Amino acid sequence: MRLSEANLSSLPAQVQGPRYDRHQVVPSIVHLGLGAFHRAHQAVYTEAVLASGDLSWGIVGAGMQSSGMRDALAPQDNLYVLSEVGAESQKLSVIGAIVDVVGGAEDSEKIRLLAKLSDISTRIVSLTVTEKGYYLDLATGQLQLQNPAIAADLAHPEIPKTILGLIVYALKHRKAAGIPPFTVLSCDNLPNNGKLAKAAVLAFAREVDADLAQWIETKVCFPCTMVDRITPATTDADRARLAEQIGLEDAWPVMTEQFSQWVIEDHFSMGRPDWTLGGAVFSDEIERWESMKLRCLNGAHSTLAYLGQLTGRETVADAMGLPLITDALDALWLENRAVLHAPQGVTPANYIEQLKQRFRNPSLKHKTAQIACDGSQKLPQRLLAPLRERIAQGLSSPAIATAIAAWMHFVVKTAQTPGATLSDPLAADILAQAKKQTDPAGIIDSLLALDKIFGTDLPANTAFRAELLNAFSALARTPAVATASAITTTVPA
Ligand code: CS2
Repeated sequence: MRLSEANLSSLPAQVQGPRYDRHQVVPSIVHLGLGAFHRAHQAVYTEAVLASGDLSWGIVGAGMQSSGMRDALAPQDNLYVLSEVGAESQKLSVIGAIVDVVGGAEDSEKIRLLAKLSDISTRIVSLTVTEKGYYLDLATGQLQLQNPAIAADLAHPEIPKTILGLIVYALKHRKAAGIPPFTVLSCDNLPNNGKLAKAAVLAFAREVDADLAQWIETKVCFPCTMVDRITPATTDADRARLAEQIGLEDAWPVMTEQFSQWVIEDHFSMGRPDWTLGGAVFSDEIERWESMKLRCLNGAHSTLAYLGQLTGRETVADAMGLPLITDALDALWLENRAVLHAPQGVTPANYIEQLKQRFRNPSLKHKTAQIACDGSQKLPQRLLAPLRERIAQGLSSPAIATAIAAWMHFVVKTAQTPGATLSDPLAADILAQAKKQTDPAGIIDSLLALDKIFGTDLPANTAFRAELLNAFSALARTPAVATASAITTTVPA
């Protein structure tokens, strides 16, 4: 039997379902990029708001490319199971905060989404579209005007498909109709994510209409946020296990850890839910929170993912069992400490200790292949930003160099593995560069020449180049790296 509103009463007693009347919920948040992360994070904070009796903040979720989530959730009234797993415990609940889902594949759905965004009922548009969904060159901050998706959205305002087209054309309709603008709430792992979202939206708007761009610049709020919850892609094994546990089938449950954190800048134009009811914190220190999280959690995650892929470790917890990897992470955290601007009240040593515990969680089968995706979009803020800060302070950075060298080995190995694919928006360029040379110095120079990732300063820095060559050569000599079989090439959805 399928999970649905009609059979919520048959849930086992320990599984908490929605404690409010879902039919009374007003959909006023549109979330672009409906995936596992949003459903483990913002939707859960919003569930707490609805459970408190404030029913004015229902979520309409939208896929950006696929309609898979809509098709999975529609037959179950958009309900889903949230499984929060610790090393030895699990909490199950059913989340009802998402009241409608728009598909990402069909033109008719894009038109429906644009209408919803243009409507006065939409007060917040939140985003989890990953780094590449902003269409910015992260090394230069420029909008990728040549990108076919952006070009198509500029040519076809009636069916926008990127977040930029959707947001800008919806704001255009709102401005023309005298409707106040919604708040754009970026929840992606980017430094100053609100400012980046604003820069991308403004750059697109300037191509459409200078007055509109001006209006957006002065009227639209783009608060920055720091989001944190490790949420692996759902597997069929998770689906089967949960169906057994709750006695109902859920086509797309969410697996996540028990830890969750959300720090938000309190800057909203049409009101906001009281997400503190779910544990969120409103703060002016987002930049500090975000940079600490990106460098310590995500930087370590990427390092672990590439080293894990090179040594045949399938999950993060498995990788945490290899001293080669834990030593690399300890060294990375030590280097980060010198350029860590921790927010008030946070002790870096405790923060890092907690990260180790989270990474070791054996119940969370977080695949290194999943984290290894999109390296070109992740390296700049996770590893290259602290590297540049250390260079400016005259410090050497062998641990960060090891992390970058691990990515380089990973892409070279992908290029050499028959049938392997690199999941990265710059895959074609990266693989072409990776194949050009065969000796270590040649390989690192060829990959460093990817200026969209490394800019022009890092390849020109001879001290850093020497450090990187050292790290690359050391990894090539490491038995666990040299002998491991091919990398995992299947990337979970
Ligand atoms: C991970 C993140 O896939 C990745 O790149 O580093 O998704 C990470 O799990 C989250 O940022 C945790 O909050």
